[in-house]
Amino acid sequence: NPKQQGYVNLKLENPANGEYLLGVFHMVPEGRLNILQTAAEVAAESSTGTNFRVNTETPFSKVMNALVYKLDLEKDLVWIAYPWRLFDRGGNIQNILTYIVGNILGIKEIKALKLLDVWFPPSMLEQYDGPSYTLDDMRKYLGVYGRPILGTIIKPKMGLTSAEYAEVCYDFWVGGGDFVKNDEPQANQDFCPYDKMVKHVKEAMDKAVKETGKKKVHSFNVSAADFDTMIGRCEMIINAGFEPGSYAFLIDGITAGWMAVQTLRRRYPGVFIHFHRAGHGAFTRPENPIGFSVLVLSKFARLAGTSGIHTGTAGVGKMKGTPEEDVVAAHGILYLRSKGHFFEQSWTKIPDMDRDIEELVSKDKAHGVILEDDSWRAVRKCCPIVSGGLNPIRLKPFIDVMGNVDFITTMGSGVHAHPGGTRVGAMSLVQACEAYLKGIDINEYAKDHKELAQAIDYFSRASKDAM
Ligand code: RUB
Ligand code: MG
Repeated sequence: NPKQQGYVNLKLENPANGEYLLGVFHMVPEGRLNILQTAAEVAAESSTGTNFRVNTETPFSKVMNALVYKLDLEKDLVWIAYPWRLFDRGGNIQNILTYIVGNILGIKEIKALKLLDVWFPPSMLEQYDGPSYTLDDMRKYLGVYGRPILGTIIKPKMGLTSAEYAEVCYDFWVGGGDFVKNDEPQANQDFCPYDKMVKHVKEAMDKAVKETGKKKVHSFNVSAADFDTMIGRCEMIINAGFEPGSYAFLIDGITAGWMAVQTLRRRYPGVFIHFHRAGHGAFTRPENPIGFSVLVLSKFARLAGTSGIHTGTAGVGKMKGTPEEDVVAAHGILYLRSKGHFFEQSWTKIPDMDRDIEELVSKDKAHGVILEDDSWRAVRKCCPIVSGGLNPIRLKPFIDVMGNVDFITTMGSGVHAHPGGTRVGAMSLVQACEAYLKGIDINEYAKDHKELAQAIDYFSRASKDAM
C-alpha cells in the first residue's frame, strides 16, 4: 500500500539526528493489518495522514510524515520518529500529545497501543520551558539537605472547616514536618471557603514558624473551572502575604489540562509548581493495553516545566506501581541523564555539553547536579513526589528502592491515623527519617522514641486490613 510506505523507513539513518522526537509503542494489531501496516497507520494518523491517501499531499507535507523506523516482532514493539517541526512553536506540550497519543488511541484496528518511552533531541529541549523553581530552591528555602522533604496531605480529604484544616497543618508543622499539601479536591467548598482557608493557613504557618524556628511550605490547589479563577486563587495566596518559597501551586494536571500546567509555569517562574496526576491510571496502568506510561507522563511534565510531579511509590504504598515503572520515571525527571525503558535521555540542550558533563556525571551518582547558571544549557530537574498509602515504617523501604533521598514525600493517613494524632504522627515520621539517616533499624530506634514505637505498632497491625 503506497500510502503506508510513505510512513515507513526501516533504513532511517540516525533517527537521533535532532530532527525527530522518538517514541516506542507496544502495539498489537486487531483486524486485517499486520504490525508494520498498523504501525504505518499509527504514524500517519499521528502526523500528516488519515485512513486513505489524500490527493492534497505536497512534497513538503510528506517531509513532515512520521516514520516507523524499527520493529521488534517478538516483543510487539514499534519505534516511530516524528519530525518535531510538526509541533506548535512556542513549547506547547498539549500539541505534542494531541499528535502522538491522540486520535490513534481510539482507532479500531488495535488491541494494544501503549507509548512506553519517548526521547527528545537536544534541539527540541531548547524550545521548551523546563522547570524554573526546583527542589534545590525548596531545599534552600527550608534549609533541608540530605534527606527527603517530609510532607503530609490533610485528611479527612474533605469536610474540615478552614479553621480545622489550618489547625491540622499547624500540628503537622510543629511535629517537625516540612511540607503540607491541599488534598487535590480542596477548592472553594461552602463549608471551607478558599479565602478563609488561605488566611487560616497563613496564620497557622506563621505560628508554627515562630515556635519551631524553621521554615515551612504549603502547596495550595489552584485548579479551577477557568483561567481567571485559577489565577485569582494564585493571586489570593500571594496577596495573603506568604513569603516567596513558603507556598507552592498544586495543579491537578490531567483533569485541569496541560494548558493550565504551562500557564502556571510561565506566569509564576518563582513558585514551585506541583503536578498532581489524579486520573493518570486510566492510561498508565500496566494492565491497560492502551495509553502511555508513567515515564512518558513524567518526562512531559519535566519538559513542560513543572517543579515536581507525583511518580508513584513503586508498589510500596497503596497505588499500583512497580520499581521498573515508578523508579525509572523518578530518575528520568530528576537526573541530567538517565536510562528509560528504551532510550537514554540526556537533558542537556547542547550536544557538546554531553562531553562536558561526562566528568560531572561520573563523579556524582545523583546525575542531578546542575549549577544554577547552567539552566540555559540543560533542562533543570523535576522533583519526584512520592505519595499514596505511605507511612513512617514504609519510608526506608521506599528509599531503598528509589536509591536516593531526592524527593518530596506526602503521607496522609500515614500521619493523621497515628493513634497519638497528627503532631505525634509527624514526630514519628521525623524519627523514622532520623533512624534511616543514622543507619539504625527503626525497631531499634523506636526503643527510645515512643512516637515511632506507636507508629510501628499501629501501622504494622493496621496495614494488614487496609489497602
Ligand atoms: C494520598 C493522596 C494522593 C495520592 C495520589 O493520601 O492523597 O492524592 O498520593 O497518588 P494517603 P499518586 O497518603 O492518605 O494515601 O501520588 O500515586 O499520584
Ligand atoms: Mg490526594
